[in-house]
Amino acid sequence: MKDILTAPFMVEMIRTLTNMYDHGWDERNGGNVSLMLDEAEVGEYLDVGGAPLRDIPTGFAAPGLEGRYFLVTGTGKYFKNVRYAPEVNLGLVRIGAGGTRAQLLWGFSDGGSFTSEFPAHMMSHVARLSIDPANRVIMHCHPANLLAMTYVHTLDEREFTRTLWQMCTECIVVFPDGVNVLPWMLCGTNEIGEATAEKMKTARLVVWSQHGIYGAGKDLDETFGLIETAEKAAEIYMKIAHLPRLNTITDGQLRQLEARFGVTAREGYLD
Ligand code: 2HA
Ligand code: ZN
Repeated sequence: MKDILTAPFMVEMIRTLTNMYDHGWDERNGGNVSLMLDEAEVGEYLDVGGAPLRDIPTGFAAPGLEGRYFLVTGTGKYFKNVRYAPEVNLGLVRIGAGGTRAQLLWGFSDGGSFTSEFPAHMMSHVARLSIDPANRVIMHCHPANLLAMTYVHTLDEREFTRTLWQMCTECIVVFPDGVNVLPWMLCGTNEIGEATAEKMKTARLVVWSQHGIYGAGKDLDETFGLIETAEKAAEIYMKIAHLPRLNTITDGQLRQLEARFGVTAREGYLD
């Protein structure tokens, strides 16, 4: 068996979590990430046929994920510490029968468990896989400007999306499906998990008002970039929202971007 700390998926996960922390998106134990892995890639580093280290109840059913492998951040763990002690702060689990249990194969070596947002992650994986079989990542974090925006901007999804598209030229190209928005809800519950997954069926970005954002994508880089782009747009908005707006990106210009980059804006979102 090869050393799992040298696995490309592990190296990339640690780099990404570190980068998220460095961006200020994951204060203290804020944020959580799950990366779906293939049995073949896990099997190079772990004995997937052997007995699991522990069997942890998930608290929900996710039959669609039975037998799937996830590298996931731990509950109460700090992103800032992952690079120094990955085996404490991360865990690699296989989803058991019915998705009601997860078998720990590696990590959480201090007796810890997966993120409190495991329901939202697993339900979102199911939702995204039904739309895009190549989806592998669900990422949650607390970027300051997107959060700030949920205090001063309408939470109407079309308006929220249009504002972000107008803030940087590249936004409509990066997230033509737009941004869905949930009102404030209690985090860590199956209810917010179900609501997030439902919103994930129509967009890869879901804002949790006064809390943070969820992103989905085919790899860590793409998902990071998605949130990074939305957060940049929110930053511009927060810089200009209180000033008279003399110029903007018009709907006609957004349509030019659609045509030039071969993307299709969310139905009904352009005038
Ligand atoms: O503590 O971000 O939503 C991790 C979180 C909860
Ligand atoms: Zn959070």
